[in-house]
Amino acid sequence: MQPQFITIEGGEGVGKTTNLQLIESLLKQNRIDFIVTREPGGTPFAEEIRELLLNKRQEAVDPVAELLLVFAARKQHVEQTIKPALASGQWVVCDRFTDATFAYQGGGRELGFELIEQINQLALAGFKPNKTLLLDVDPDIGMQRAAKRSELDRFESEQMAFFERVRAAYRQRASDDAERFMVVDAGQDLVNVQTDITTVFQEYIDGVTHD
Ligand code: T5A
Repeated sequence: MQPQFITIEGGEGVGKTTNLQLIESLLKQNRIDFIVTREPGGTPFAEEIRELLLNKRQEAVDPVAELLLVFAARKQHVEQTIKPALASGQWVVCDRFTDATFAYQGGGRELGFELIEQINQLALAGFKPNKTLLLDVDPDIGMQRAAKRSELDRFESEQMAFFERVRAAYRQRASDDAERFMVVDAGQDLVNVQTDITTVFQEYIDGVTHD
């Protein structure tokens, strides 16, 4: 069985952290050895870049400068953490990955998909997840949840139009690569969201482990 690289994606407050715990328990029940990691971050160097990206600041951050920092962190993360884990036979579950860049920098910052794809090829040469769980929710609901939880970071302080573009870009990615994406309506009650995730995720695990 080929170790799988799985990512979890979605806009602000969709419940990635909450539902990661469910995915961890499903993997354990299926006796799968795995690590959990996140982006931006996942190594000490990349976590420092995360701080740079998320901290609120007076100076306006140029969108391309932001994009390059995201990929600098990702390259380090892929080479130091993700590929070694997969090579040792472990599955990797990652909270956000390149689809977040298409959504936030491509959609939110309006840099477009083409530039992201060029840098993606340069940095990662086509390396991508085997499966991606997209938690989809109306940004109004997501931001209400995020605001209740903690102080807003640099991205969460954007205007609602930004989050609408992020959502549209995620949905576009999912329809362009329907084989890879599992899309769950995260606007439902948590119990229903988790029932849906359990169904699609267990089906996926069964498909991979019984090949
Ligand atoms: N970024 C990242 C880029 O711009 N480009 C990139 O390439 C990458 C990789 C950090 C930021 O970086 C940007 C995007 C981000 O803005 P992050 O830390 O993953 O990324 O960002 P967040 O979206 O802020 O992640 P969080 O962990 O903070 O939010 P979650 O995990 O989506 O939400 P969670 O689970 O904490 O839930 C939020 C609240 O809602 C409740 C929870 O209990 C919690 O209180 N909740 C629900 N309530 C009702 N019904 C449900 N179904 C609920 N599900 C959760």
